[in-house]
Amino acid sequence: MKRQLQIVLGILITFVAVAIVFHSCKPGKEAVKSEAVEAALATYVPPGDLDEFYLFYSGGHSGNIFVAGIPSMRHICTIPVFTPYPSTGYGFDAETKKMLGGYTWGDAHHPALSETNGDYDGRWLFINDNANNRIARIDLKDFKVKQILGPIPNLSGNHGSTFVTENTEYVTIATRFSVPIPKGTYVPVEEYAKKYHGIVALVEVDPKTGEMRMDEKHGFQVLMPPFNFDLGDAGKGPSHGWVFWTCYNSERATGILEITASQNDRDYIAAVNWKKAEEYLKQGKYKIINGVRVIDPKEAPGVVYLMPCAKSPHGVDVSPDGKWIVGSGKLQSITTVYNFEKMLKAIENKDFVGEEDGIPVLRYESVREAEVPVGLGPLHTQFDDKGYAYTSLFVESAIAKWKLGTWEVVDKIPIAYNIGHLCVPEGDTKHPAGKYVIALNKLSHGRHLTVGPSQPEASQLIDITGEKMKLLYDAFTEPEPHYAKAIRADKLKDKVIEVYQKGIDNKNPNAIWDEKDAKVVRKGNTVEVWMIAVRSRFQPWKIEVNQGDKVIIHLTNIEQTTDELHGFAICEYDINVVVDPGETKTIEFVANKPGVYPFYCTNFCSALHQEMQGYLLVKPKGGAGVAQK
Ligand code: RUQ
Ligand code: CUA
Repeated sequence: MKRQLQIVLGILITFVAVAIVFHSCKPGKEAVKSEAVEAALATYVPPGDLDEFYLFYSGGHSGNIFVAGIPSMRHICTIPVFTPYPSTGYGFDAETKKMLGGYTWGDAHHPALSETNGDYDGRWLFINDNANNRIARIDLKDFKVKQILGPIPNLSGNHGSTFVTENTEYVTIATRFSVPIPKGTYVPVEEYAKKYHGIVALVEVDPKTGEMRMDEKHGFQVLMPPFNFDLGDAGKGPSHGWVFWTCYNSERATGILEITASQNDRDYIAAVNWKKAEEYLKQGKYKIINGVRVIDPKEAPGVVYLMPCAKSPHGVDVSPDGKWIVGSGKLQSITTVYNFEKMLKAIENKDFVGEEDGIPVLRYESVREAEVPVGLGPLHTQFDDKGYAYTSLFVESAIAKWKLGTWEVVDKIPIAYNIGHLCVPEGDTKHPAGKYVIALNKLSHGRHLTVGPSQPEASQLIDITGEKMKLLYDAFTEPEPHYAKAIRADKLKDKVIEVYQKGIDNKNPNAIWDEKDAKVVRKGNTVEVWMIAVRSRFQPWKIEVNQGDKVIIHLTNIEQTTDELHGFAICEYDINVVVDPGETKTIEFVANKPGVYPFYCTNFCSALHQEMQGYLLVKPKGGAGVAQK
């Protein structure tokens, strides 16, 4: 406390000094300086203090999620999801290797925090892999991936994902690139318009365990025309039970899409009534395709409607009260607000202007509430706690602030470089926290020291508590930031664990907790090892095998002190795992290289960390002391 006071005093003295120095300058400069001082104070988290929010932002094709604190914007953790990550040994042990399914990367786009009654409940974080059609679930108890579902049947380019329904009944998935269905079928691309299909779908989430399921009994898919589905959002409050996805390429074109798919003046937002879909599922009105339930809208009226939307729409976002659906046509200067109630009325009145493969198209004029002149290239919208919406403008490099209900644009702030997504803490829930908006920029020229042709990425932290938005900070973010979600830190305070408690968090049948249980057991050509790691030794420290043996090591870190990690690396065997306190991991490999291979702890764990080592001794085939050629 005393130290903090000293620091705050120190800063104040500096500011007074700065103020005196600048007193003689032009008033303009002084104003600029005091704004900078204000901004510095607003983002300054004194040593020992903690940030107010966790920010989870996706790392695109790095396959990772990065965690930062708001308002400091300090990067505090990397969660490897679709990509092996040596720092935590992710993708090297048997379990995570199996989860990755042989893929070495993924394209992580849209993180989603689990919700209860439309608010973040701090249980899980989901994220999609646009490239390999998967979704992952991270447990916020320990910030680790617990499940990767997929590649999901029939889906191709899972971009419109992951968005959760009000009580995390489902997470969304959707096809960005239409393909012939069942996936795996061959049809010449010339027959695209008739024989290729899009899929929008909901993966079921077990309410207790978070387990995601899509099979013959769980979740479902909806067969769609060959449009490109882009982004989605789930309804809430009055619109609970519906999910919305934007799509482009209503032209059903192939080739150079920037031309061929920009012919129509309007594309669509697909509105899917999942409660209705559930009724059809109960009646057995679906087909099993590739092991999953697929509903054909032609045979299931009332499940899908299309709402015309400004050309090439991108983001679709539902307001906190669930009444408004905001769809942004990225080639226009307006964003369209749809009225959910009007949508229901238009459906009731069969106010249709046509159909697409049996899916009714609603009359635009009947469902739209307003066209908000936000500016050029609107992409995504977030909401605050005061009834305002914030729309990112890619072309204009700005954020527009506008009022829900009156639809007037009340403020605009320029962004350093083309903005993509934006994030208001809890800004897609029923109760946004407001306070900040983070602009996730697509390009960032000149905001950091240059490091060559590829410029460091920058995200900008903006204060939204006042009438006017105020830029506070240029933060470095790992490439390539797509969507981000931020949650009040106190929501996770009692949820995050400090160690894996023996028998409570660690129920691994291969865990051992005492040195006397450490052992090496041979069964035929398999050598199985139960090993412990504790400051600062491995037990057993010696593993003797024959060349060609399969080696299985169950390694338990028996420490019960937070942050006491141990690593386990075998030289030249490409083995590297990390065990957190109380964690057990299994390592499997074939001892195909003869000789003596040291293993050692990779995480600095004590003054005697360097002493934490042992040997893998591989007897050459033939039994002699030298390898046979
Ligand atoms: S979208 S490019 Cu999230 Cu704006 Cu993928
Ligand atoms: Cu254990 Cu270093």
